[in-house]
Amino acid sequence: MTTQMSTTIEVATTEPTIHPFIQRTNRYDASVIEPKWQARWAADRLYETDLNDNSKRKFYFLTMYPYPSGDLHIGHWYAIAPSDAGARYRRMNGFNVLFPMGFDAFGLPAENAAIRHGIHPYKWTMSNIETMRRQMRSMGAMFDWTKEVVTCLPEFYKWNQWFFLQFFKAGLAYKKMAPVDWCPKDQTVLAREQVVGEERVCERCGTPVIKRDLEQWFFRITKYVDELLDFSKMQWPERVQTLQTNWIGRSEGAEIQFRVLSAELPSQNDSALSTQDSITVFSTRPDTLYGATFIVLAPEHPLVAQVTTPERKAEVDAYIAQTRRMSEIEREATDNEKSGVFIGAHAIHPLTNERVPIFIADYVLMGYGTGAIMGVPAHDTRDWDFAKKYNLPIPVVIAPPAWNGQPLDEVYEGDGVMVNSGEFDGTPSAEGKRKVAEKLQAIGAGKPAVTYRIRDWLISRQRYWGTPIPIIYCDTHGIVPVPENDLPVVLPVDDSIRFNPEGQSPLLEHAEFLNTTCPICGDPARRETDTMDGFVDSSWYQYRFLSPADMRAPFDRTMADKWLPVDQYTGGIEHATMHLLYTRFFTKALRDLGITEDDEPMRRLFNQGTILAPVEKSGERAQKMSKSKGNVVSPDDLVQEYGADTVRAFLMFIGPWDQGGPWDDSGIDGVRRWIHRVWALMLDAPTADRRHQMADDGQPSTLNRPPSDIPMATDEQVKELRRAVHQTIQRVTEYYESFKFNTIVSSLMELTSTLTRAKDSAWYPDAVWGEAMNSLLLLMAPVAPHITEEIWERLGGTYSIHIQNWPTYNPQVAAEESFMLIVQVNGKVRDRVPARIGIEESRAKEMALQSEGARKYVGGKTPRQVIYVKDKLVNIVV
Ligand code: ANZ
Repeated sequence: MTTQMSTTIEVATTEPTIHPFIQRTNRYDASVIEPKWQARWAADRLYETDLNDNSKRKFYFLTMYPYPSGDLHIGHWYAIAPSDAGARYRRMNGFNVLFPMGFDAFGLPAENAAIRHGIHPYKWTMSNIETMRRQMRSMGAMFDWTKEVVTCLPEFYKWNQWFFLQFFKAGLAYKKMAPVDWCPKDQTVLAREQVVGEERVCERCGTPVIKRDLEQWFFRITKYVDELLDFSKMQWPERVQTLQTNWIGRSEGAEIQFRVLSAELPSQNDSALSTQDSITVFSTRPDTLYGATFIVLAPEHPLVAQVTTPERKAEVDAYIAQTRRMSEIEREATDNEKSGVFIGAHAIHPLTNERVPIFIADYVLMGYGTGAIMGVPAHDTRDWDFAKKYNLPIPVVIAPPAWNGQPLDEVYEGDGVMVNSGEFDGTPSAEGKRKVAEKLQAIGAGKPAVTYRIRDWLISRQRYWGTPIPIIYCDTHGIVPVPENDLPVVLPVDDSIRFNPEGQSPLLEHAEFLNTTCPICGDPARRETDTMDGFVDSSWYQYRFLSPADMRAPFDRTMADKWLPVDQYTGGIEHATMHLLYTRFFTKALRDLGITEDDEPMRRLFNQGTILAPVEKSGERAQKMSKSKGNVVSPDDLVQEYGADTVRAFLMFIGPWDQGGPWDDSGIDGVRRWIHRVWALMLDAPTADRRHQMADDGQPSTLNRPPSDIPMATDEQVKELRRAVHQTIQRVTEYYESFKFNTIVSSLMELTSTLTRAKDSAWYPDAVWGEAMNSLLLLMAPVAPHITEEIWERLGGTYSIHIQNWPTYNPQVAAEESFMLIVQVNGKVRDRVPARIGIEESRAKEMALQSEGARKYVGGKTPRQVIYVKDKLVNIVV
């Protein structure tokens, strides 16, 4: 290398107009180097993970897989590029990193595309996947494509079916009647997403949607409620924990029984209402029991039919029909005007024996608690509104602070002392809750109880594009699970599927799929035509990446024990409840079935923010990007213009990763300039070549003779340069650990400027300069994988930069050399002056005595004593 050097210098003298190094050095051209390295990495299988390699510690880095809706938009890049950098960082830190990718390929949009454009969901999905794969390669992501999963292929969904069968055997999958959204005009079940607007109308025809009961399949997630409230085995964001906790919604209280007064009921109902004709309510406030002046049943409550008196029946039925058109959210909204209907009967208060009227009202939900409440209007807002509207008494039973014994002007929901509560008068409400529950238990009218807001997971979808539920219905044997050996139950993908049949799932029309024989008796039987919720796929996909093609098992147990749980998961906060609860449930269920050993699926979770549509395209309020709104920013155009490295670095630079925000690319030119500056710093003349040569081991080469026109760096300059480098290593490493990508990029920019200035002002020893170049490139490699690989190669580094060791820093080199010398006068701090670490005692004392603070307080006096504490303070005693 040294010889080559002198030759080039000679050339310089013969061709003075164009500098030889500029002539020799190619300009930075992302469109050339990026595809080149992508092809090379793929050919060399650089990113394939050997799952069996035990020489390094494993690190499973997973980022949520996308729905193949068309092509990637900039939001996908925002989620993926920093994750890729995070995974690359782990790899350079000596981990055996698994960083897989796949496609969440089942779901409604594919079916809607089929209806709208007449293209088969399979074709639509697979061609989108093709495009998105290409785009992900173009961003230089290090996904190991040999592990890819595509959930709509039988080799994947076979195992959804297999898990379903295991759950069915274990009682974790079951079938029951449940309300679904139903369009009365189209005569069809609608998916949640197909019910639109506040009026809850059918997306296709605009008809108001109603609720209808159909038999549905459920997974018994409620079995795990208490364990799901325990987050101690993971490091998940507070926010996700809170959302999950609220979603699970654990409430402690009591169940209280109110006997129904049967004297009022028509004789034909007497038999139906025999001995257990009582209504059980759930309340979190048993301490308010004496204030209960009415009972409300959910309109769907089974007792309604039995207890309603004949003269009230017509009105009650009409009210029930009206309720069925509303969503639970509407029904629960506190600002809704309360409505209800008296059903003609009364119940007996368990402690006072007074008669209380029974109503139905939409604000009481069937699926929560017992589907019945006691109305305590003085202490519950909804009950207050209801009582005001229907003129019911509002007795105060919990005294608000400084209560004067008068009726309340407004509801009081707080704690207080029990009043008008018989033997409990004077009891504080907290204690009262327990005491009243105990009393009820003693007299057989209730008991302490806990209830949860979460329901079992409804997995049935009356849709075509999903995993068929492996169940057969036989006239003789009823519900028969498909034998495991017959899996997968293949979803037919032929062209005969009609996607818009009236009032039923497309599979019901597919005779070949529908008609089968009973596995027990061989008689003709029918298949279940419901398919599974797509969230089933993502509940266990992390296991499938370990062996995506294996048709004998969902995953290899030894591999799973080694690789799971996922070490780092990244994805959007919108998955805080459904997906992230379902996958926790699955993990626990698999563990209890003896299939795995994990308690939790993902150890660490990071939620990146959302990139919204550009302000100019979304107007006042920032909108999510979506094709239908035409506000999507395509990464392809940006990559073409700037190159993937610049786009990646820009996405990381725009702000803290968990913040997102409206897309604004006005700063991208600054990032482009930085990328170009790095190129120039390392590869451009005049001094570049002589300074950056690295030997084959990736280390800087031996010293070259400095050119005569550049001064040698002083010791101080060398020290400063090394300090900047080591400090950057230290800082940037910390930032990678905590996903602070924006500060990673800004620190690297700063180092680039420092080095550029240094390069222009002095000649540094090769070892020093080489260390600086190496460090900047290595720290930058996860952010901008192509340009760093290119420069690394040009400087003679060993291929590939992406498998080099992460640079380490020396704390002594990184340490700031100055400190603030504290100046005290008679023990009181009077000033602080900057001083060099290791400063001589006499010099420190002199600086202290001359400081402004000291001069002010010492005045003209001669100090009696001056004490110096090394690298800390000077105390002047006068
Ligand atoms: C009497 C009472 C008095 C109540 C009072 C509250 C305050 P959380 O905390 O969300 O669990 N409730 C019970 N079941 C219901 C249902 N199916 N639909 C609608 N509301 C229902 O709420 C529990 C409280 O919500 C229960 O306690 C009950 O009203 C109501 F001063 O009972 B409470």
